[in-house]
Amino acid sequence: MKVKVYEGNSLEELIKKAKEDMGDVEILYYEVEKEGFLPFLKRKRYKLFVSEKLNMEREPLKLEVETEIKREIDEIKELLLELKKEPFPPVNLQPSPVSSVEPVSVEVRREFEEFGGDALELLNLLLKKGVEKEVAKEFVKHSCGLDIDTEKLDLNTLTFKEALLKPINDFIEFTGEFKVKEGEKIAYVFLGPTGVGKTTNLFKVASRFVLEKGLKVGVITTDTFKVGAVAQARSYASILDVPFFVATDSKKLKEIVDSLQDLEVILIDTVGRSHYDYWRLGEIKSILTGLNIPSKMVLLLSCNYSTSEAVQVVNKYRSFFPVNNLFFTKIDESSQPGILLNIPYLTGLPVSYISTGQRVPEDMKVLTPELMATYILGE
Ligand SMILES: Nc1nc2c(ncn2[C@@H]2O[C@H](COP(=O)(O)OP(=O)(O)OP(=O)(O)O)[C@@H](O)[C@H]2O)c(=O)[nH]1
Ligand SMILES: [Mg+2]
Repeated sequence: MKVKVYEGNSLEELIKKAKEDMGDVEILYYEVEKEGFLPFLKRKRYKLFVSEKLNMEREPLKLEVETEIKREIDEIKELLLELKKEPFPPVNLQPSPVSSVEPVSVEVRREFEEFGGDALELLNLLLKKGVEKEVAKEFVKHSCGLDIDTEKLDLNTLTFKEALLKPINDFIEFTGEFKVKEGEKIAYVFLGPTGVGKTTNLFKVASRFVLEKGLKVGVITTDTFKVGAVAQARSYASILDVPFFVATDSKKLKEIVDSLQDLEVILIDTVGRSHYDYWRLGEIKSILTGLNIPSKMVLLLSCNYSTSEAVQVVNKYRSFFPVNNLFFTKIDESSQPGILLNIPYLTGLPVSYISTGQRVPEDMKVLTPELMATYILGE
């Protein structure tokens, strides 16, 4: 009896080949081996042993082989049906980040060619929100790693918010709520251009100190220039029931401060001045020389300003006063919150509060990294 062995991936093919070679064959035996790593993609390889002569005792084995072939065909059919339903098996089951409003333009892709994927999407979103190009680039880069497949910088973190929070935390300083050390007297001086919100926001802060912390607060205004300014401030002070004074020069300011021995916080309002008005800025500086207690200079900036305008304001005010921190106002009137990242990053100044509307005292929040990210992403 002549026995031959055939090897291949399909039993059907092997039997066909054996019959072509040997005529009427008898299947003696077959072996199956599985190849490949993924269970889904494993393939079977067969070894078929056949003889020339028909042997009746072997008939059940032939039947067995045919049944196996049929089963194999059914399995393949099922697999094909599954593949039709889901042509691409899911690769990444992680939640995808918030997507930007508009598609990434060719210009942005070209400008930020070292970035790809979600990093590029986030950059696009930041630019739309008024974040300066170089600021956006540094912030996004800080949360990126190199994707070895695309050889581009892409986000390591899952969401845009996480990707933004990392550089905000690392690049920007937050003062938190204004602090008053026990047993120490401190003055906060509110500075800034005309109409930015110095007087209204000073009283929002005063109200927090009085109503939430129970501190002894006094308010001094040096603004005797604007018609109605003193009356406006006096009426806020009387609502809050805090002592209120007007200082016209440095000598007067010193006298008032000296007389307020039992107060813990003194809030000083100043007249709004254009940052181009050097003469008037000098006047404010001269009055403040009468301030003989520890003080912090708070510069208020409207979120309506362009970044370049705001940087000029900061630089000019800093050339006159040792500005300690930034207080943003009118975020409710702005569609470009990018200024919140741009200015602290470009000037290195810490940030304190943000004013969100006209109501005193409600419309003010302590700026935190979380709040900043929320404003930028527009959530
Ligand atoms: N929408 C909005 N308006 C604000 C905000 N903060 C202040 N304002 C309004 O801006 C206007 C000017 O506010 P003031 O507090 O008088 O500004 P100022 O800086 O003291 O002004 P000058 O003393 O003239 O320089 C007022 O009508 C305030 O109610 C804010 O966050 N949002
Ligand atoms: Mg004012």
